[in-house]
Amino acid sequence: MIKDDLSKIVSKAREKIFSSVDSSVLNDIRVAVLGKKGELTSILKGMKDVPEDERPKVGALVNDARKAVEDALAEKKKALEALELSRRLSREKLDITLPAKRLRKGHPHPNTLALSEIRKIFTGMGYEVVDGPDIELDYYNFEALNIPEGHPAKDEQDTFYINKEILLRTQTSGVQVRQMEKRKPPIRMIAPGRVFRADEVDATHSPVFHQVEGMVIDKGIRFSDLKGTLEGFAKKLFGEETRVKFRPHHFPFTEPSAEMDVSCFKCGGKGCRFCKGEGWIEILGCGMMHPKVLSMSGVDPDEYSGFAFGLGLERIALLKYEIDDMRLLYENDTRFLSQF
Ligand code: 2NL
Repeated sequence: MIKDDLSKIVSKAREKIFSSVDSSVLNDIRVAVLGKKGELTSILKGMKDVPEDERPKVGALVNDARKAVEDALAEKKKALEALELSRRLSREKLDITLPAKRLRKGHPHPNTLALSEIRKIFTGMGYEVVDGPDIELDYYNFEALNIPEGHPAKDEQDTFYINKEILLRTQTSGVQVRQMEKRKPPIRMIAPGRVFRADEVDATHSPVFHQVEGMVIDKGIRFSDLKGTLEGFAKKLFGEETRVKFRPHHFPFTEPSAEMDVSCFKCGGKGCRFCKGEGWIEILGCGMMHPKVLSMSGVDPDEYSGFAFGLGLERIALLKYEIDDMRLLYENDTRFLSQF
């Protein structure tokens, strides 16, 4: 009987389907039962032996059987997929509640901050920023600046000499000297750079530090130009309420020479711990270009005059950001640096 054959095929197929453990077996079963040469197909082929009036009924039975097998395949496929998914989920564990790794941002060094303020102030007045070599000839570091042999500034105790003529620059003045040699005034420039002195390390000294020197040369430059320029600079750097004071001083390369103090930006000049009760803080040295310095570098002192100044960058950074020990600027401790 076809009907018994069909139900045997269906129940055998269902048994195989539901006992299978992976989806490739399901496909083999599909081919074996429903495929071109499958068990159900061969029954359909036997329809020619069924009496004509019974064919619709038998056809319907075959269709039911096909549907029963297809349903079983679909059901098992779904179950296997669910199983596979849950296996994968437990295999590929990923804890998305873990906090993300914090990105640590870099911070500008206090020297960099101070220098960029200083640069901005001077470039805003039309000054150029020029640099030069750290390793310098004795001539550019000392001789061209009217610092003669035997001058205390040239003391081998204070200067790192590489040999008799070559040294690590103790100031950036060589940069200005080369500009005077190279071009005709007017010159307005600053020369920031690393300088070297044989100093012991302490809270206010380092053998390697940075200087910013400035120089203006033109016709008719007077001491009042120096005062106005440096007063304007101090007000921009430390605040408009800042007052300045010039004290006579001596440098071999400028005449007259002075040191400039600013009123303490902590107490306004009354005197406090920060200015050590003085009310004033020294920030730079300056003066009118010495005629000998001009003429040695090919600038005629009868035609041109000028002023120059020099300041220690670290000193400005320590003051401005209220840092009490210069060593902090060189240790690169990120707990310190990340505050800026
Ligand atoms: C300081 C302050 C100063 C200069 C640097 C300078 C450069 C040339 C000519 C003349 Cl090429 N002067 N620079 C001027 C005055 C002061 O530095 O305390 N120096 C030891």
